Amino acid sequence: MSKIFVDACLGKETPYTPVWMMRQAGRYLPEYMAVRAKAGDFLNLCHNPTMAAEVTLQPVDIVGVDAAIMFSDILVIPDEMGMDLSFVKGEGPKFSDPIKSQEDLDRLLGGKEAADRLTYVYETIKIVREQLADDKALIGFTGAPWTLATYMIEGQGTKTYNICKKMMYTNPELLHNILAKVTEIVKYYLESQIEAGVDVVQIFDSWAAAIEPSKYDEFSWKYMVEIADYIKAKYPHIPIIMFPKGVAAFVEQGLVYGNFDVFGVDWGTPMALAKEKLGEKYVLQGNMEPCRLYSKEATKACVSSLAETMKDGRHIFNLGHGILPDVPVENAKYFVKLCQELSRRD
Ligand code: 1CP
Repeated sequence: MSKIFVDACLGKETPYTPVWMMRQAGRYLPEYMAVRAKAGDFLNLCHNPTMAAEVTLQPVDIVGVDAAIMFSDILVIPDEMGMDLSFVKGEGPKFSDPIKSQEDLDRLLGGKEAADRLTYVYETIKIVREQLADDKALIGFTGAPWTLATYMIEGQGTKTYNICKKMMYTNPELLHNILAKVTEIVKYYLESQIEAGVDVVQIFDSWAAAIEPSKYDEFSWKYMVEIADYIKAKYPHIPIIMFPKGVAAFVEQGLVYGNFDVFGVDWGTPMALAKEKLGEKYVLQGNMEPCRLYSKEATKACVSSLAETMKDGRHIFNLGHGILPDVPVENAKYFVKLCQELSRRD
């Protein structure tokens, strides 16, 4: 059965513009919190395919999105490379032994060996695919090599990125070696996700904007292009969504090379500008400011304006970054319904 979400990602005509929400499987849903409480530690939830599948499916049933995104986290890759990940309550992710040298990097697993350890992700996908309606898509994902490297070098989330940027300017060879090693794993990881049953893959470059524009291609974009080339050569029918958050200033330069189908536009970039610069090459995804979900009026104004801007363009509705945990579920449902209604063409 054809999936409207996949068709839209590939730029085909669809009866309406499909919608999903970044971080849609998460803490704003009481049903998620119930499973999360049962799992205890956040990583236990990622490691348990039955529970991970259950929370993957919740937003489809509860808020009516057109695609599910597999429940996991971008940081399971460095964890399986051997980096000892933990989630500290109230503080976020932590790696006990961040990479400081080539020797540190050489100690970590790479390639297929590392990707093959992520069996619980592939198992989750198989369970979801059995339970998900045929007309709904399942999105797999990965962190971009650059975004993953920021955690692997800093050991945690950061506001300044000073440790990884120090490496960028004083020891670029080591940073490139880290990025190349992660890129190799990501290729196999996405391939295994596709073999397990995902219909679409998304690459999250959440910390793209930490890199100055003249260095972005060298330290991030070109690695994602390499990943996309690898996947497209094997699976030309699988759409690839690229989400490089906060690169509004780079759009002028035209990030127009690479085998991606969809460009995720963050909420700081005017959709009309993105359409002008990137709309010819890519289907555009996005880009409501997630905090608009606190107000139905603010949501409606934005969805109407996006539907108008994109009425003759190729588009997927989404938020311009992740949904926040205190958003009322009712407002999330309202957003989804409104997107589907206001973009109807039949
Ligand atoms: O206890 C909890 O519930 C912890 C919160 C949480 C959740 C729900 C974390 C910790 N990860 C996730 C799941 C998750 N992470 C998903 C699946 C859910 C969905 O999208 O529906 C996805 C796609 C991610 C991806 C992810 N993890 C990104 C990229 C997307 C983005 O928001 O920019 C990033 C940067 C992470 C790292 C991460 N994991 C968790 C936290 C709190 C963070 C961010 C830390 C930081 O700000 O540096």
